[in-house]
Amino acid sequence: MSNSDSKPIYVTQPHLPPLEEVIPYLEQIWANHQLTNGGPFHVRLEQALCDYLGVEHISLFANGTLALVTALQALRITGEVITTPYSFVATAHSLLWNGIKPVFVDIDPQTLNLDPDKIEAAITPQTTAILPVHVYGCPCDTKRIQKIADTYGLKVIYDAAHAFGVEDEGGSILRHGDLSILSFHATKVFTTFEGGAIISPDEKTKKRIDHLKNFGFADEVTVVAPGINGKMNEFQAAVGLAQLKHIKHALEARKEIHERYRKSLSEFNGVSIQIQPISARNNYSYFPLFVTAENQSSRDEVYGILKKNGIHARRYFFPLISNFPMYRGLPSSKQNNLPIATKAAEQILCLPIFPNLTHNDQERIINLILKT
Ligand code: T4K
Repeated sequence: MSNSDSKPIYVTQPHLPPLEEVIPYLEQIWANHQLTNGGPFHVRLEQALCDYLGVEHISLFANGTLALVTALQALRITGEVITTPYSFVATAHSLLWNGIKPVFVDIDPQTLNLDPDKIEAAITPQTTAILPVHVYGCPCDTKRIQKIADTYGLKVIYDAAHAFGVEDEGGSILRHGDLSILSFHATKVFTTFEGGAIISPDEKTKKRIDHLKNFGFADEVTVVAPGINGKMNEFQAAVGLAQLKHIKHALEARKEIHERYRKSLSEFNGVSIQIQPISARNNYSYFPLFVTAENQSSRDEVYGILKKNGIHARRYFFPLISNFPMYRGLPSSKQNNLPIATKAAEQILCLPIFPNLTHNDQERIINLILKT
């Protein structure tokens, strides 16, 4: 099939609930006039997500970035924070927005998450926290990270933007650390168009976060903190409630597509395809393909061939965060400090994966890759 007679295929496509299922929610919003500020759908979605995810305290946010910025505020994090360069740029930006210096540490070659073996060497008297990311929904080594944090008296905030619904042997991975954040952006497994959340370990912390996301208001006349406007509105919450009914089917469809890729691409032109380990419950949010040929340009060749054929795979995460101008000058950004992350950024291509990806379209993607 030529480029001109097929629709473009993007790395993801939102899996929306049928419109007729959303309309009754909208009618209720129109009828009761509560558009935001903790309305009935907001309350219901917090409870529904607690039940679905198996956690006790969730605060909804307008987006994942505001959730990250607020999580750092809630724990009064200052000084230096150890984090990964192999993530979406919002992870490190949340530190800069809080006047915190990011200290980049290299990643583990298998999981692509912060390498626990390298964290201790980066700790200084200014270090107050660790900000790891469960990249592509693959769980971090939470046990070892917590042990290091306990030894040095550090807080741990997990950027779990990719990890909606992911579980390890003990349950939701969102239970780890001091706080975890989620993103419900249009490109995520579960979406409220824009949206996010903070998962707290207790009611007191949730309350502080709820104040912070509402300008710091504790009641009509009391402001207890320099808060921000991070609130999720009723429309977003309604979309979330409607979508949650379809999440099981969406995850099953993703799993099938993930498995088909794994099976078909296990041998690719004689070069190996390394795939992240599968956790106790995965969400199949991304399909990172490692193009590990000696020739470093081959990832970009595959990217280019797919693009020419209307298939928009993405080089998440290239460039590394540490290569963006506002981070480049940091001592921890030096390439020789981050050899594994540098290699991953050069070799990984995220293939299209979303519930409505048809069998034919996936075959076309696989065949194009196998032919390169
Ligand atoms: N931490 C981590 C680890 C993150 O990955 C993210 C966000 C955050 C924090 C921050 O959370 P939020 O503040 O975003 O809630 C996307 C997303 O914008 C971003 O949310 C996401 N991570 C990042 C990994 O990917 P782009 O620039 O690649 O998105 P974009 O607009 O190019 O979309 C990719 C493809 O998705 C498009 O080619 C087509 C499809 N798409 C996209 C949108 C927006 C649709 O079909 N419909 C849509 O509405 O960053």
